[in-house]
Amino acid sequence: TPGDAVPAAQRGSWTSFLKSIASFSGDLSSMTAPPFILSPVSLTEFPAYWCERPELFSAIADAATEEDRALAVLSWFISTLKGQYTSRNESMGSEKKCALNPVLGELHYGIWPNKNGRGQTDLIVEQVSHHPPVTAYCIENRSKGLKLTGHNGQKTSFSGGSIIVKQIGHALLTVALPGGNKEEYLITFPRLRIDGLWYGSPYIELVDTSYIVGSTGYTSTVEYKGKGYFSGKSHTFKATVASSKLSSPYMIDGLWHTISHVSSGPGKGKYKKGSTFHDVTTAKEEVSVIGGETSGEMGEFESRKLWSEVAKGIRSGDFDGASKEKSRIENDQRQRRRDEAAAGSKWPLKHFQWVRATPTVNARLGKAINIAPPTEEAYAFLDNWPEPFGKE
Ligand code: HCR
Repeated sequence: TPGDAVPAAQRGSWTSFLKSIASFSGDLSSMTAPPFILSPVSLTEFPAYWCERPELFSAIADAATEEDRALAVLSWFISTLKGQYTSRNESMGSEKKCALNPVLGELHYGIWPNKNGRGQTDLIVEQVSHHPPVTAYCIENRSKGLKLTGHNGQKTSFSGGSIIVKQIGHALLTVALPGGNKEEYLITFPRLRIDGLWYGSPYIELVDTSYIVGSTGYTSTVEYKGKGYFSGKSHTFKATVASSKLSSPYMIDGLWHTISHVSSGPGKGKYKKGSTFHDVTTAKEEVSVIGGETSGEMGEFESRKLWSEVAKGIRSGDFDGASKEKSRIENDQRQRRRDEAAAGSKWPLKHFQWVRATPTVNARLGKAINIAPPTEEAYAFLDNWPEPFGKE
């Protein structure tokens, strides 16, 4: 029945929330939702999902050929989807609305330590726009020569009872090879459909297509389908890895939140027909959050410090306290913007620089299959890792 998962006292406000989404397009972050659906985690923490299986990330650098690297990049990418799109269902019972709207300049730092020769991987995130919300990040494994930079925004609309989320932005993975050569992989993001709203227990289905375009001439195309399509199951995907250098493309299919297999292709060994392509039924490894200041303590703009009282309120059910503290942060932000306007200055980003468009990516990679509009902006990482990030 409608509203089944909604606490009785919040059904009315859930219905009005749904009505307001239905008549609204754009940025959902400013809309008030009932407490049961709020999550105490800021969107600046989400880029960590890219590396919750650090050994799959480092395996990209360990692959010996262009062909194996293209397959390793795809396998790592598919393995991140479970965390990105189903982890709130696992940890909080359903998809949630992030109650903490990241402020301009909000920061998040983390690390996955070196283990079993995989090298250390570092994470740096900065909120580069508040309205509309845009988050930029860099994930780097220096010892393996791997660097992922990207930015994410969302455009939401409502259709057929579901929220449709178009992801704005892209990520670029660079692989520095031992001989001095560099490969690039342009990664685009899938479209999301948020179903289950009617029942008050939202979950994400991925839809449409996303791409990974390699500078080596290998292109991966991933097609996503939900219940009732390819296999009748939720979270189904089919991927191909194609190149003029291959006698035939690789085809992979399965469920992105569990397991997939190579269904055809020219490969022998690791990627031969029938072999497991990705398997995320094993444990993931969350990032260790660290303070980015020299002292090792968190600065006032680091997400977990900035939002600590609001998050505490949401976790303990003190929604009045949470909302007062949230208003205090928002008012402080408004005052900062007013002061900047008066002084004719702009908030200086700490780690990223806005780039009007990404000519290298668009001209050499995206344009080939017309996936990245030439006007798409990017955020270049300034390479200024703060202490205490090691220089490993
Ligand atoms: C759509 C979403 C905010 C954006 C989140 C993104 C797209 C952010 C980038 C990450 O790499 C991947 C990612 C995963 C999330 O699933 C996605 C969020 C899911 C819900 C949230 C909406 C703005 C909130 C909708 C409100 C409903 C649940 C009531």
